[in-house]
Amino acid sequence: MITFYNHAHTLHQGKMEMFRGQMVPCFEVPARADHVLSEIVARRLGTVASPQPFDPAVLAGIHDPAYLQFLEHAWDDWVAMDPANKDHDALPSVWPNHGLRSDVLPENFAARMGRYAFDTGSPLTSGTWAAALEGASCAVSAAHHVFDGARAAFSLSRPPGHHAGSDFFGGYCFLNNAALAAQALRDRGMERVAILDIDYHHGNGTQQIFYQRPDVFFASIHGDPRTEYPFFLGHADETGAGAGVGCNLNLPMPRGTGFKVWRVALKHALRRVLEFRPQALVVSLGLDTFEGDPISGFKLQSADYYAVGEDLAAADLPTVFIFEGGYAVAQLGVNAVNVLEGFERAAA
Ligand code: OKP
Ligand code: ZN
Repeated sequence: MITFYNHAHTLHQGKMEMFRGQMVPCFEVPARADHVLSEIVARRLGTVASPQPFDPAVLAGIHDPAYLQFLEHAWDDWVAMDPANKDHDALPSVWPNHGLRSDVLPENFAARMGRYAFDTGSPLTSGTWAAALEGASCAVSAAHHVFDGARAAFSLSRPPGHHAGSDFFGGYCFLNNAALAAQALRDRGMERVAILDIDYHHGNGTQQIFYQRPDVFFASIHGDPRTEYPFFLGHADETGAGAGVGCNLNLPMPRGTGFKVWRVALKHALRRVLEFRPQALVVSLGLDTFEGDPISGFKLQSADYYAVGEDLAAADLPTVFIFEGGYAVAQLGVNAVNVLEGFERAAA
């Protein structure tokens, strides 16, 4: 399987995130992607390629122009507020929530940041835009490769994407790579595409983007938002709206869920995906379902990820893998490549 690797990922390197009233070191670190890359090389999964330059018009199919403008200029605007800001990352501290207005965009950068962010855990840095943009191009390249006939492709990039919506960032995510991959397949002419999100956290951004669309089916297996991040979306009764009614499937599971039970949900999600009759599958591949993950609560073991890959291959769809979360850094490479190798063995 070919891997499109984001060589620019290290440009995004947040220092601290806000967690329960304190600044703590970021969980989403560059070493994550490095470990996956070395495992791919060590186990000879296949070619590692740089992405093709991509038409920025793809971005406009998923994200609001004003949000993209905000992201592109955010770092310069942050430093323009106060030259001393260049020494620390940007985080929001005020939100247009609870009856406040979000229809008038403030000029003040700190306020605009609150307009576009939904948490204080996602530091925006000098290289965030450059890294995220190159990551988007990895996702689109992987989608195009699959459109052109490959059985599967892997987009290996960070920051992740599935919490980013049409006009918001959060959960370490800025541009929604999985959504961009699905859109790239749609733009090339596929009529129906499915996204299956197996990250521990609900892909609230991806759900929001496609919630009213009948052409992209979104399914997600995740920690129950009653207790797990992102808390305010991902319940089982969210099934789509308007033209998208029936095209959204959430399978929340309690903390502590192990592979046997989780796999039943995976097979159920795949059945629903196939009922949609998609021409391709985009997998939001988070590995934070691992028992050793420091911020998550499922109990999958490294060997289980082979079976995950086999189950995904059994759907028999052209498949684009998009790297999302996973914070047990030392085991992340093994777990990710186990999925991809399990897929390849079963797909052969
Ligand atoms: C991103 B992805 C940790 C608190 C949780 C947000 C988690 C975002 C996960 N101290 N912070 O879905 O893996
Ligand atoms: Zn996650």
